[in-house]
Amino acid sequence: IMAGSLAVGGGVAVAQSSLPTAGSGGGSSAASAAPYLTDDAGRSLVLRGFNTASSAKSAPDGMPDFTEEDLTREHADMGTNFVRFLISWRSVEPAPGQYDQAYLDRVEDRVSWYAERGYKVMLDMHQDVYSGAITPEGNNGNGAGAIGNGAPAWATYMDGLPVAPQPRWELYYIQPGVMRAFDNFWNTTGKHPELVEHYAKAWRAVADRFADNDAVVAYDLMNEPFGGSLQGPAFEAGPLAAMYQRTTDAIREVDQDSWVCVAPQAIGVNQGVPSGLTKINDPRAGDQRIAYCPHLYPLPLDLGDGYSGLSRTLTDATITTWRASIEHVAGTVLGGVPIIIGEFGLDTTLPGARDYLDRVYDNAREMGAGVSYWSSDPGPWGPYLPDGTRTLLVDTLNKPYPRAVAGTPTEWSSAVDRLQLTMRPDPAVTAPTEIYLPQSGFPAGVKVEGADVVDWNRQSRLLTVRTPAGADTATVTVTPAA
Ligand code: IDC
Repeated sequence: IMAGSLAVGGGVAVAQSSLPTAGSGGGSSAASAAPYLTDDAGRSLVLRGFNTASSAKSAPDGMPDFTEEDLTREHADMGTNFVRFLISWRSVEPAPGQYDQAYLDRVEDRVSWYAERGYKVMLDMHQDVYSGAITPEGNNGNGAGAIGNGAPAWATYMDGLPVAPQPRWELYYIQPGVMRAFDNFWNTTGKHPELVEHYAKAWRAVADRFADNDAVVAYDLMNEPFGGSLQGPAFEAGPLAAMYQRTTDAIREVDQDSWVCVAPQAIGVNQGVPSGLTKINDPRAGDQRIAYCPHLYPLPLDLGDGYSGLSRTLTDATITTWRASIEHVAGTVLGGVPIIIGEFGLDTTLPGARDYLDRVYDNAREMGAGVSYWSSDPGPWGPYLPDGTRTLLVDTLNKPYPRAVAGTPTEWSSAVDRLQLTMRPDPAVTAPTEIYLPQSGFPAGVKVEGADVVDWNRQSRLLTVRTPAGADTATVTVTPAA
């Protein structure tokens, strides 16, 4: 699934010092000390998958229009190991203080599909434009909406201010009624201190359910936070950080191990503006388990321009500034935490789409970041059209990648028929390093240099290897057997 260097093998040897340049199609990642989420065996996880799915936003039962067969197909076609699974406050807490266990049962059922296939799950408390209840239709569904979604109707206080129809969903954010709903949620109005408290306790109810579920590794506390009349650092360092801290504390009352993922304000930061988010303290005993889960949506692509010409130049500039500010927050502000790109995506029919995808996955690899692509919903943004036809996303994402590394990856590169990984082995980790190899590049046997093969399973497409004992660093190269 990793989009790696298309110049097969080229660039690998010189990769130590090579930084990405526009149009290079990647290379390999510069050595860095990026921390990773780890599995129960202590292995560093490289997470690659999808957001599943936007269709959950408006569904009365809160479930995405995504079947177990859909997951089987995704797994077979792209070898994903991760999902950012959309949940919603309106479904968790349909009435104040009442947590819908039947809803959590349905989520748990979907999680089990992923668990059976070895995936890791991040639950994403999704919202867009606060709630479906910002319009009359969504209010009938207790906040289930196609435009606004997230908060339950009972937590939506617009104080009689209007919400007029808009040509683009993002524009609803600055409608007076929506602004007021956020101002009441953050208690900027001073009238609703109870709402953030409800939110934190709703998360505690979710964490209580999934604390012992090994597949659920992370909680993304709020999709694309919006501050209403407070914007930028005044919002991020103020009520947003306070909500994150309150919610983290509530989760830790019931779950010590799952990662808590925090995101910046979406507007601006998704387009490369620096974030003013401040440190969140994890009260768990031992190392903190906070992760940073920003989104990337360069403006030219959002406006439908494609990745070519001036738009490409501007998009590249956006990626460069975005990455610097993301690495600053994760590394310095939050204290050296893992990064998961919670969302990025585009209409795959736009010019240059494949290059853009490669470019983002190259950056993610270099940053040591997990990726959940937006989204698995059928359509031109996704891997399949409604009739099941593949878009170019399938082949672009279906690349080798190291899934679970018995140590710390320091750099790696990938093309469809080659994977090279340099790592610092961790002698305390006894489980082998696990590598996904697609059918397209590895139809038969494998040739492995720099490590012993433990197992190569052509069915699951998983290769496990062990690097030589006692080495400080190891480089493993995998190519198809002649
Ligand atoms: C979009 C869906 C679209 C829906 C809209 C509003 O693709 O069908 O009408 O949400 O609910 C985000 C959001 C994510 C968006 C996505 C694409 O987190 O919910 O999905 N996007 O627009 N931020 C930037 C882009």
